[in-house]
Amino acid sequence: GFVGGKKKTDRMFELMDGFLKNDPVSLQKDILHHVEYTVARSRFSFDDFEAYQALSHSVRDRLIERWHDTQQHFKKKDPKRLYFLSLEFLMGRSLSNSVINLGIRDQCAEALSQLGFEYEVLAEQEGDAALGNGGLARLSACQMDSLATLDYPAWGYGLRYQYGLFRQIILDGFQHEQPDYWLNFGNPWEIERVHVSYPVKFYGTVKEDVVNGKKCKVWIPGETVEAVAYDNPIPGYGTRNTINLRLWAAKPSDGYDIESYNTGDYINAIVNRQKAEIISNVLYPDDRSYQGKELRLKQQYFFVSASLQDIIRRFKDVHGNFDDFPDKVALQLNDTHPSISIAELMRVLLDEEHLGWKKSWNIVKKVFSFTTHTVQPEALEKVPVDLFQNVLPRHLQIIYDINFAFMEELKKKIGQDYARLSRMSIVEEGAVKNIRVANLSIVCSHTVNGVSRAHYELLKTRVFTDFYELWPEKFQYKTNGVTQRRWIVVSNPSLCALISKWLGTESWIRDIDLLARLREYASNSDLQKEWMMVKKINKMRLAEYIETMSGVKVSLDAMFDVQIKRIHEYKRQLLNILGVIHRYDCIKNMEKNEREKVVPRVCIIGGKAPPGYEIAKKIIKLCHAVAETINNDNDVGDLLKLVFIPDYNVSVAELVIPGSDLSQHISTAGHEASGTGSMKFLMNGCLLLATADGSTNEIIEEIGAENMFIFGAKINEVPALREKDSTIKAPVQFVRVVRMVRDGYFGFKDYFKSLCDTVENGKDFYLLGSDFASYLEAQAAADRAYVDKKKWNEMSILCTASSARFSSDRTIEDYAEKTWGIQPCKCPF
Ligand code: CJB
Repeated sequence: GFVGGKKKTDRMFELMDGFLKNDPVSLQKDILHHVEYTVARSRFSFDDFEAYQALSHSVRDRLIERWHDTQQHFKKKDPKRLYFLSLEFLMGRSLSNSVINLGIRDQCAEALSQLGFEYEVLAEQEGDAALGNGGLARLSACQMDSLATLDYPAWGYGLRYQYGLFRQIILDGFQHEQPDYWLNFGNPWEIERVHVSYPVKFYGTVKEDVVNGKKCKVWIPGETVEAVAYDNPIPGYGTRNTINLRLWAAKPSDGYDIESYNTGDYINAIVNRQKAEIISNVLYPDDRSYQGKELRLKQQYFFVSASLQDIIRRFKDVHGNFDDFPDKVALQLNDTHPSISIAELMRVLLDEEHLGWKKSWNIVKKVFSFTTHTVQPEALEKVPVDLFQNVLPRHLQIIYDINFAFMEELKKKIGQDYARLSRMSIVEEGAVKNIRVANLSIVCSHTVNGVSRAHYELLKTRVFTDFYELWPEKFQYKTNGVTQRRWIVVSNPSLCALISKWLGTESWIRDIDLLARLREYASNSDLQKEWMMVKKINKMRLAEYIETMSGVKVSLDAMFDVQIKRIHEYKRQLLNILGVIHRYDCIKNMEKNEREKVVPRVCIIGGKAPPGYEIAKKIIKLCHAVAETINNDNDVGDLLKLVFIPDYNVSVAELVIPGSDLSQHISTAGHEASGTGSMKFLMNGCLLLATADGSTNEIIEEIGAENMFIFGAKINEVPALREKDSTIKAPVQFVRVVRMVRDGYFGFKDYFKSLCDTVENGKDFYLLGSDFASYLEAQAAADRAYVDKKKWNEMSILCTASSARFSSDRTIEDYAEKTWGIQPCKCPF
């Protein structure tokens, strides 16, 4: 097109004054522009929140520029792309992370200060994006950061829940759940793509048809819902690359419920249309227990179907047929939640592209890789066949066909071992017939990954033994990692500056292996002094927060001992609380002069209980009841405090982790697939008190057992201990503290009875009793170490210096090379 005699694109270039500039004055202009024209407030009068909005829009503009360039570059190069499919992403706040990754934090702070605003205060205005439950979801977020930073051509796909993870309110020590209205004040970090939308179908029937003289199946769906894309730019650090997290929201489809219009019931027709939106309304708050709910299955299929339509459209834009599909597309299944994509891809290739079974299957089996995050066989998702038949009838047929072929192949290999065949079948026979989603994922993926070495061993020997014996080469592990950008640079700026000063470079932010060079200074007294100062600053921040949230004043001289994670019996917050009761009991029974030797402690617990998980909720209440007694006991004073931090989320973690001295990762061995919280504490120089579970053994290898407090039964000892449990006597201290709870020392006697029952009378499945003595010993060792400040500091520095292996950069490079077969694709600056 020509405008005023000039070619349109030439005019565009003429008008475009280069990219947005990042000096403070340019940023100021942009911020004021957005105050006036985006937020629609007068530039002469706007408050902190409006300033936050304007700043965010200014940052967003810069993200969009990079996003465009990156996507253009990917398009031009057409590399093999990774698509990361996950039902959960725990992104937390975007502003603080974006300004760090764009390298404009200081410029923003300067720009704002001249306008009379403080960057830190504005950053606090942002709520968390909590579209996930716990470790699995935060891992996805860390991995997105690494994918962007390492220039991989990757996209994430997920669901844009209207309500993220519930807000936890504590009333009288009891957890209550409230909806998370995270979108109520707008979300500058997403770009709504009204034109990027796809129909997603449900229900209906399957008919036989003939196409090109060949018999085929046709699915005649009964309901259509529209999936609309929302793009969330994910900037890399120290690179122009900015990748995309595309989240789908459900909207009524144009063709929805024509019938009701025809019957003249206009109002009801509109109301019914609106029901489509339910699909993306709310995140299921209960990880690891699946009840075969229709809505959950619809959520899974909804996001998977839209994502695949999007991926296939992008592929077909460039490629005339599907021959190259496996060389251009890698599909990563984050746990079993997106596994229906296997049947969906098969359906599209068979029924829509008419490629025939053999060709379709050859493609499908080359593109999927599956990562499992769990150890408990009972936590593996199952979907009742009846439900499947109703919601996705054609997919059920395809799964049956895949299973038939698999069973035939298996029989050829193992003969008529019916017990094994039935264990491995994708279809579980029984009173209620189920689809075993994990089996489907293993059969159809080229690679099955565990999330730590210990997890991998358990997959081989306990969880998927039959499959491992059949296809040992399919099984791998990629030990989880966390991003140092969020978990040091964003959340612990003082430590970040200190590390850079001593290493003489900031390169460790991209090249984490450099951290190891800190080792040589671990006993340097200058570094130790500065290290201690940083810790003190962070403890002050945390102490202020604790006082605001719980009214408890804590002493900075005390050891801050933290356990923050979802509340689950296997994570054993109860063991922690019983340990605190024991400490309290000991202090109470001491002579005055003995008390002087006690190392003061602030015990901090935080986490959400799944709403329907009674025992987890009782653990929260117990924590509050015990805290009430201890914190108001003048005999104890600063020697011991117990605080529960409400509404734990990513932002709270960013505040708590840098300010802690010791952290607890004390799951019963063999239950935590990996654990990633421990890695964040390690990076921040917090010592670990832990069981030899999940990734902890790998942490021990890096830092040495002498620099940690390891206790409890080992993974291989647990089964025998369980057998014996009813016959071994728990130590007297354990019996005594449980008795205190039972007898109502902390009140709520009747309410706590069922909680006590879980660890007594031979029922102690998670082995709190048999681990108690060694837990107390590890705690005593931590006390002794804390007294020797020089030694403690050295250990703390060694923690940070030994954390390189637990960066998600390492995890992602491993996946890229060994599982996905993708290469970096760097967008030029
Ligand atoms: N995990 O957070 C979840 N949710 C689940 O449903 C299953 C597992 C966690 O995933 C993390 C990331 O892999 C692991 O570190 C953690 O051990 C596991 O419990």
